[in-house]
Amino acid sequence: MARRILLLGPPGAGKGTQATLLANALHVPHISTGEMLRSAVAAGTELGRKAESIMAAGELVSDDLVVAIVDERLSEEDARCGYLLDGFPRTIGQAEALNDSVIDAIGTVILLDADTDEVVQRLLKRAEDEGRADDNEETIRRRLEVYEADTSPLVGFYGDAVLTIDGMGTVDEVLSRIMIALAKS
Ligand code: B4P
Repeated sequence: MARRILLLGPPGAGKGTQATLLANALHVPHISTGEMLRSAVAAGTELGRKAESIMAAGELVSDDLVVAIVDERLSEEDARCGYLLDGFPRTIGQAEALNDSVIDAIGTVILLDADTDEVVQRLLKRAEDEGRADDNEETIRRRLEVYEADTSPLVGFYGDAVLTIDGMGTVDEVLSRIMIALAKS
């Protein structure tokens, strides 16, 4: 059975960090809409030009644009035997569009949970290290609000498929909690 996993959680909870490690461990492609959008911005494509100011403000890029890039990516050969979705779907509309285009699109949802103060500190540290345009304090607060309003309803949408994982502690501690939960699921 193909492993089709979604990593869900507020900005800074460790989605991208854990997705990279998990995709390696599980031998499935890591599909991050955040990374795809940042690459489009860096390459100056039409998608990138549309997404740049939206991302810098901490808002969500429109469902239509994001659904289109994910549909294209999921039609590639390497996604046939499973995938790890990181940061998509992020709205109920995106989740419904995914269900319309892929049968049994998501088998397991890993919800990474972390304290607001901790995620803000992690993202401010990344701002120092990497200089990402959306890692300033004002935008981080906005991203957290957007998560609560638009993305957290996905926990109810996916219901019993959701495994909640404590995202506090070291990267290795969180990874081992996820691996144990997946092995039991
Ligand atoms: P994303 O790239 O998905 O960014 P993110 O939610 O901020 O989390 P990320 O996964 O990068 O960070 P992580 O917690 O791993 O999205 C960026 C923007 O793109 C969105 O705001 C939106 O505008 C747009 N977008 C993306 N997908 C979209 C969609 N589907 N629809 C519409 N718009 C979309 O890591 C954060 C930091 O914490 C890192 O520096 C990491 O090293 C550190 N860290 C991680 N785990 C740690 C730990 N255990 N201890 C200490 N530090 C840790």
